[in-house]
Amino acid sequence: MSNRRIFFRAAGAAALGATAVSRIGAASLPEAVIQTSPTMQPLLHPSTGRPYQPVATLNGWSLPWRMNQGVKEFHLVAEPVVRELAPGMKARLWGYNGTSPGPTIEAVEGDRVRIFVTNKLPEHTTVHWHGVLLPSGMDGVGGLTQPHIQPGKTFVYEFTLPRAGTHMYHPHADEMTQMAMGMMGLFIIHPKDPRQMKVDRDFAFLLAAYDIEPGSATPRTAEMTDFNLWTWNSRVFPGIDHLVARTGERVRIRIGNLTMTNHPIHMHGPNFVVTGTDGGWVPPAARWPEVTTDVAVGQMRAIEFDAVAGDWAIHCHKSHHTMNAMGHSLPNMIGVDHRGIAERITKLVPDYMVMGDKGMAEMGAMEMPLPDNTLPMMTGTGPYGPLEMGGMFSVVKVRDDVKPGDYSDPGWYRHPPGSVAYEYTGEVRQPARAAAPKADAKTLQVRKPSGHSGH
Ligand SMILES: [Cu+2]
Repeated sequence: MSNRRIFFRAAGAAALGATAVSRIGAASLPEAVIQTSPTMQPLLHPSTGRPYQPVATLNGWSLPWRMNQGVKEFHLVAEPVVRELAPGMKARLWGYNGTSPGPTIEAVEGDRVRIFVTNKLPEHTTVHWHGVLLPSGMDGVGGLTQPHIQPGKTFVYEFTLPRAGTHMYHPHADEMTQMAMGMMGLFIIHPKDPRQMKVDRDFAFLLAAYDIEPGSATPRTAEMTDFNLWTWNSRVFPGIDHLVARTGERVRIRIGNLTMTNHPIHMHGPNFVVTGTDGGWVPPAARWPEVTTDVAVGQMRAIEFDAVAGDWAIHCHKSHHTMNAMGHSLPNMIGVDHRGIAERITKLVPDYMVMGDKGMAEMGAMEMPLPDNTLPMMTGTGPYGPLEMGGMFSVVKVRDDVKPGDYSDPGWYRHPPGSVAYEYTGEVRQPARAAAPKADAKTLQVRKPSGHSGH
């Protein structure tokens, strides 16, 4: 349940125009809005006085603000949170205002913002406003530009937003631990002229990776490379919101990467162009068509396309990043005839199961006993069967009849008759094929376990 409150623009609020921090203006703390729902919250629509198309944060929400003498005031609370990664698994993370990632901060180019940060963590923290040009003392680097925010204390950040763009916020204090625990959020600055960089839908998400042992709930923060949960906004497939649009709409997707590796984000269907980074908008002449854009560590990318009807997969193209927790030391069993071994082991271990001699696809349909609070390695079912996915995967759902501003799931795409791949039942002729290279018989023989099969 959301207990968000929307602060309306104060009538007659005067522009302050101050360049220095106003300690008098910062005298009272705005209410801290807490959110616990793991699904996308209704957007703060332009009718609430916002002169911009709000961002749709996947499985997230935008932080309400209040006007105080021309300054937009926000209140972030850094605190431990429980985040559902997908139905069936909850993680103990750190975040802001009840969620990881924290709420999206949305403001407008030229705005003066005052952001109160209350620390309810067991250790000190700070907030760095990634990519925003501001006075050095507001940059949030603990020890370098400010004293750390100790547990129980509240600090004030105040600055003017010089240009529109796609940004993040995250701690710059014990970063390795705090970001591995999920502390991050989006900071979107809309153009002052709403006609500039206008789109009909504007989605946003952050890439985060966790290493949570099967059966446990708290990430191992010391892990450097071997993560087992690859998330968008701290959610994994099939728990990630779909990206819903109407045919012909101009759609933007903003992606930021706070993991320890790069993620080539690939979208099926319409080609897109990269229109922005956290460094600003890409000039039109410098944009080029793409179907995959690599988002390196600490980078953000904004992509745009014209929506085409269909169900289009969008995912990280590192195939291990569309899997949930799994062991990485599995031997490749393809081509190994282990029927005999399985029979013999079953006599000793009745539940023993052998898999993988024909590939791993059977895992997608299999129900295996799992430790509590653990997701299957691959899961999710589409209209034609198991999707065999996990992790960084979602679906762009484009329909002709989606109403403007409606982000609700329209269900699976109903393909026009005759437009779906189908089984051929006629005679199959010998296809052209390359000649096999000459290899010695030992290389090509089917490997069999030594000894007798028991028959
Ligand atoms: Cu990836």
